[in-house]
Formats: sequence, C-alpha cells, structure tokens
Amino acid sequence: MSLKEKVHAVFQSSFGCEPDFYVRAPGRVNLIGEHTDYNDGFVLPCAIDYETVVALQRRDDDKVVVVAADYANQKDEFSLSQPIEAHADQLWSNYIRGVVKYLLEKGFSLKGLNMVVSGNVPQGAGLSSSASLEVAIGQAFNDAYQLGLTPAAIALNGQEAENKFVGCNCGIMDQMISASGEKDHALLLDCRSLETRLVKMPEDLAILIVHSNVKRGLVDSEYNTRREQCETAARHFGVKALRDVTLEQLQEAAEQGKLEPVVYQRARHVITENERTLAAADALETGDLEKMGVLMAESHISMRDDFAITVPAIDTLVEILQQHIGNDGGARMTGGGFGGCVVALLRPAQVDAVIAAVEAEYPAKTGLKPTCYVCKASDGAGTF
Ligand code: GAF
Repeated sequence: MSLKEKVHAVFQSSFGCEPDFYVRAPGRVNLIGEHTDYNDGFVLPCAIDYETVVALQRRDDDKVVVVAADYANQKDEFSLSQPIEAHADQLWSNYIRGVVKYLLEKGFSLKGLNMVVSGNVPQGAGLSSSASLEVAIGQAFNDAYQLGLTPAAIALNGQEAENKFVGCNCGIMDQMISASGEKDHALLLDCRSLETRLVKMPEDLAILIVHSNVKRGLVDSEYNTRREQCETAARHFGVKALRDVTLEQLQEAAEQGKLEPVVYQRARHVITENERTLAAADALETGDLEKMGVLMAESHISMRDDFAITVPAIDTLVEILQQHIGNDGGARMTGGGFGGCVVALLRPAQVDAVIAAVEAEYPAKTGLKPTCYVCKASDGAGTF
C-alpha cells in the first residue's frame, strides 16, 4: 500500500469524508558539506524518495485536527486562537504545533485543517524525517490557504519550529532541501544567502544509503557543543561565522597559540569542508566520480579526526564501502553524526555486489546489521 493510499484510508475512517488534496515532503541525504550550514557555509544534499505524506481538508473554524497514521492513529487537536503550547506526551505533535505557531506569529491568517500524516523516512537515521514533517505541514497550510510562501520561507519556518519549539539547534540544510529539492539533481546551497545551484546527477550513478544501526546517543548535546566551538572560533576572528575565515588565518592563529587545539580542529573541519563541498559540486556536475570519491574520503577523515563526530562502527562501514567501490565513486558518513547513515555514490552495476559485501562484512566486524536503501534524487515538497 502506498503512503497516499494509507493516509487516504485513515482519512476516510477518521473524518468520514474525502480529503481535499495531498502534500508530500521528502527526507534528504547530504552528499557532502557536514556541519557547515550553521557556519554560513555550503552543503550539497539531495532530496530522496522517502517522504512524509499528508492528506488534508480545509475547515471553516480555527481547529487543527491531526491523526498520526504511523502512531496507531493517535490524534492531536489544537486551536489557532489559543496560545499553542508543546504537547507533553505526543512528541510527533510538536513538529506540527511548532510549524503552525510560527506561521501565526508571522501574521498569516489561517483557518483550521483536518490532516492525516504518514511517512517512510527512517526515523533516527539522520535522513531528516523531522524536517520532512515540518516542511510537509508548512506546505499543507501554504497550499490550503494560498499563503504565497516560497520554498525557502517554508524551510525557514520549519527550522524556527525545530529550534524554538522542539529545542534542536539545527541549521537550515534539511528543511531547505526538503522544500526545494529537484528530481535527478543535488542542490548546492549557500547557507548564508540561501542561493541554490542545481547540480545534475550523472545518469550512470547510484545513491546507496546504509544505516549503521548504531544507536545514536548524546546527539543533541554533542551537536550543540560543536556549534559552540565553531562560534568560539568565529568570535576569535571577530566575524559572523566561520565562512569568513580562511585556512591561512586559522593556521596563523593556531601557530601563535591563540586558539585552543580543539577549537582549531573543529574550525579546520568547517573551513576545509566548505572547500571540498564547492569542489564536489563541480566534480559531480562533470561526472568526475574519482574526484568525488577522493573528496568524500577526505570529508570522512575530517569528520572523524577534526570534528570527532564519527563512531568506530561507522568508520568500519565507510572502509568496507570504500574498499568495494574502488576509485569510481566514494563513501562517507552523512548527517549530524554519532551513528546514523553512510552515503555511497557508485555505478549502478556495482550496487548488488557492494550491498552483498556490506551485508557480509559489517556484521562480522561490528556485530551490527546494516540496512541498505538505494535512493533516487527526488523533487522537493509539493501538492500531488
Ligand atoms: C543535522 C542538522 F539538522 C543540519 O542542520 C546539519 O547541521 C547536519 O546535522 C550536519 O551537517 O542534520
């Protein structure tokens, strides 16, 4: 049963009528450019063919009624004319409440909606299931009430909900790619100006995502610590963000003993990762998979040694993938870190053999079972 059929069936049984229409918003995989978004830097993600789908119907009053088809049809109801508070037990509701709260704060006049939500973005895997939910809800209100929001405005509103309402201090990458991805393309995003450049994926290329199934612990606290270390480095140079610091300036400051070694390392990751990301956009566009593989390998080493966000099982998984992919593509950890997924770019003809190798070697070396997803670069959010 497709997600659309699922939300349709639950909509009929919950509300006793047909939805007006459906919206969808995808998860994402980041090809390169990790922890650069909140440093005003560059990222190169693509939207994937795993998504959140919403069936919806306009209401004449100010009530929002949401049914979570993936959580045993749990229901949430809240009013647009009362202050919107966090839901104490149903954490999924807070992504919805947060998005609506910040749309209202921006002065949009909304009416209520009946909604049924379902998704197949793996949760807790670092593939942005929460951003896809935030963007889907923003898209739902935008399209139901003709708010005229751009994809960037829907993304920024979702990020605001995540930062202020859910309490995760994330950057803008995940919501932006979910809102503005394009089929068969990656998106080079300048996280300062929010300018985007579509980068066509070579035809003879497959995207393989492997979930390490490492339980992600301490993600939020470690994420926030990394942010603070980057901000400390930027403050040292008197600039808004690490985007404005060159590698030469950083090295000079470190040689003069003006930066704590750990702050130097974190900043070195960000500055070199920005350079790699710009180079990767060109490599991908020209179909230079060998160069792409080198950049992905360097990115992984930088995340492991300078940014310290990988874990041993993830390093092992990346090594297995790199060994079997060879020079025609590459692999690296993707997302916030401390577990989650690895992304590999490779020739379609190699996919079956590489998956077989991962399924044999990764459990033997780590005791963990991998989950493999072969993905397609997909369109960003919209009505369908
Ligand atoms: C998480 C965050 F939500 C993103 O904003 C980004 O910082 C990413 O980690 C690391 O690149 O997905």
